[in-house]
Amino acid sequence: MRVIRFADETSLPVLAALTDDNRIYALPQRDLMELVREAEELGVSPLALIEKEIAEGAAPVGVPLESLTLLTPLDAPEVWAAGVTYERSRDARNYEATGGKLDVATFYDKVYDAERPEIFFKSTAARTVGPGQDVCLRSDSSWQIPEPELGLVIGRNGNIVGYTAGNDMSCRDIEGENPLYLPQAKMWRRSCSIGPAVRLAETVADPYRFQIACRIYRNGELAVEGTASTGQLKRRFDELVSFLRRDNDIFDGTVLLTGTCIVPPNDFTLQDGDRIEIEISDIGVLSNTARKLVP
Ligand code: DO4
Ligand code: MG
Repeated sequence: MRVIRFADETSLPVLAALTDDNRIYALPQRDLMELVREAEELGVSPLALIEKEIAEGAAPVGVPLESLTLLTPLDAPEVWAAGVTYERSRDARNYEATGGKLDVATFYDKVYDAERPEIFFKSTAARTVGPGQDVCLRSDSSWQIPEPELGLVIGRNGNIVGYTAGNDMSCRDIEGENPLYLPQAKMWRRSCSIGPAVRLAETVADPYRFQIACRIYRNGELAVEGTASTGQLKRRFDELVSFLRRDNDIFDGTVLLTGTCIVPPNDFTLQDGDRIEIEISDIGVLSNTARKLVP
């Protein structure tokens, strides 16, 4: 079972359940975290509450998923991100930090093996876009890529409520110049996207078996393609959440992106008009077009 949000004919958000056989039902709650809180109060799981609402007559949405204007599946108040959680990311960070000298040991090697993971602040609700919306390219970077990542949707008590897809847009030149520039390499207007759905955690047998694919289309032609699996992750999801929450209060519906394992070739940079597709098995396809920001 997945949860989505779409805009109705008056542009108001509607929360909806998307069943495994692709039926869509409008739900009475305004957002996913309200549904999770209500389920908690009733002492049932979110899935059980949704199934009860469907059985009791939740309105079927009579149009296919493709014809809905999807929104972010939730208004995540904060998006955090873990970094260097896959070997592929460590190697790519080393490449940009050393200018390709792969025999030089760096702090990226250190953090990959350290007990404490890298976790950084990535985005706020106002900077985060949903499916079909534009992500932005910084005007002062000439080496930009999408980072396709599994996102954990976390409740205020640290429980993983569900999984979504996320794009941690990144500037390799800015981070490579100086790691202290990380916030500028990661955070600007519309530099993060999430969606298209949240897969309820209780419906996932093994979260280390998600298949992730990224495709970048230029002028309608496939320019870059890569695949990975969460089975390649160096860390455990609970471990990342526990470091995020260490001496830190998190808001209900916080999203934690879990790092990238797909990096385009080193000579690739995103251009205005490129369409980025991030597909995660059992979640869906998050598609956004990159647009250059004009300063
Ligand atoms: O150290 C920089 C961040 C790396 C990152 O975002 C990732 O591994 O996904
Ligand atoms: Mg990342």
